[in-house]
Amino acid sequence: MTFKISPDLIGTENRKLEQAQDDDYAGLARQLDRRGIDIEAMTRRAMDYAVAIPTWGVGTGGTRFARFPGLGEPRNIHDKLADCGVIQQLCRATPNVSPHIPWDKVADYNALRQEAASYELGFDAVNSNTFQDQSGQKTSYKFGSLTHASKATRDQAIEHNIECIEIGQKLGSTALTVWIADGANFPGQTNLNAAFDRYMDSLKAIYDKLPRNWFVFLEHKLYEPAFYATVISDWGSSFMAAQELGPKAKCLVDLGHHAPNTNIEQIVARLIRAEKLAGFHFNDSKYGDDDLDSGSVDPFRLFLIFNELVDAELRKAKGFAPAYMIDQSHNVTDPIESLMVSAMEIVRSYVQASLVDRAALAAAQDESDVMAGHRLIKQAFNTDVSPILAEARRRKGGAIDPLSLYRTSGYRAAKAGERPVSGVASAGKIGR
Ligand code: AFD
Ligand code: MN
Ligand code: MN
Repeated sequence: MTFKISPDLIGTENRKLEQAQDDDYAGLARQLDRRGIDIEAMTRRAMDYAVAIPTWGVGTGGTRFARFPGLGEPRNIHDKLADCGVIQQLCRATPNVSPHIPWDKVADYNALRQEAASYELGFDAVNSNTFQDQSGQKTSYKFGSLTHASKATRDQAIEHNIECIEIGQKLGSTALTVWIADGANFPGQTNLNAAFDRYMDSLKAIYDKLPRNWFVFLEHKLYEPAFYATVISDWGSSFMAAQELGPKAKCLVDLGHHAPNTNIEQIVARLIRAEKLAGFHFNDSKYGDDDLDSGSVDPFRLFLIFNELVDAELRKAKGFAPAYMIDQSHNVTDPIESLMVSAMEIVRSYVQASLVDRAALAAAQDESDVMAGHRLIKQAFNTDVSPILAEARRRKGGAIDPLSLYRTSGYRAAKAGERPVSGVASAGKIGR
């Protein structure tokens, strides 16, 4: 019998916090009412918002230097589903998981789908992996995959992506996310345009295999592991590829995959306008692809991105249906704690952005009243919407205070007993 957090514990712990929660909620309701905002409408928005968890996120990540495994970390996709189930149980904002193939390969995908459903989880976009060699693989990805100079290697990478689509169909997914590590570390290593042309040929072969209701998400990344030139380095390359491929191809924005200080919200606005925004990999960063927890370093940037998203949602922008996912590497925290806090920070940004008085903002912009416009944005960002987030969780059967409840539950200690260290733990991003 594996350890599970009992719904009774959620009830008991919530009861201890109920009075303070009611009090804070009523106070915020009065404040928002003065601003002409109905708190109930905001709570409903918080309840409806969802962000997917990547299966690799519940493993401990690492840096290029070391990985320090955590206690009781997941050994396989079954353990990972259990951990993702806890995040959903307590936070109620993460009903889907995004699998990574081949890390999450199993013999029976229908059974895996059932297993996920037993945790009230479904499957989001499938991630292919051609940035590592797998055992038994015919040719190596050392010098590239979908853009490799050798056709045999490109074909092998194409086949892998097609297999991912097939697996995804069994799991109930409707999207394939393609991130490639392909690029060059030296000037002269590759022909920059020939590599892009090969990417297009490979992607066309994959695109042709997409089922009717499927999308392919193209994930750009500025650098790493290719440090001189990445083939799909930026949203311009990604957009060019998506345009050429057709309506089922869209551009995925991983927040960490840009140069520091890049105006990501503007990229998001442009992609919305072009009906090419696939969705997000949320994380935070200071210097590069740091994969830090969402909202931990620059919550204002996250808010500004959501400001564009809510604007598009409310004006019913054509083709706007972004897929939201977290993509972080947890090196020094318990991944479950990081993912719970991150999910809550993402919903926080969404609700804060929903508070912006859009009519007043448009009027300020029309009148070139700079400070008025800026103040409207800051007023929304500075509003502490924590009571709304807690209320949304409570009404959905989650925890008023997920982090404290998780610690009280003893889940990690129980898993440390159940999941003995084998030395081959299936970990997070770098470790596996
Ligand atoms: C790598 C990439 C990218 C991708 C992830 C999973 O930087 O963020 O989404 O692997 O394939 O970390
Ligand atoms: Mn990513
Ligand atoms: Mn990344």
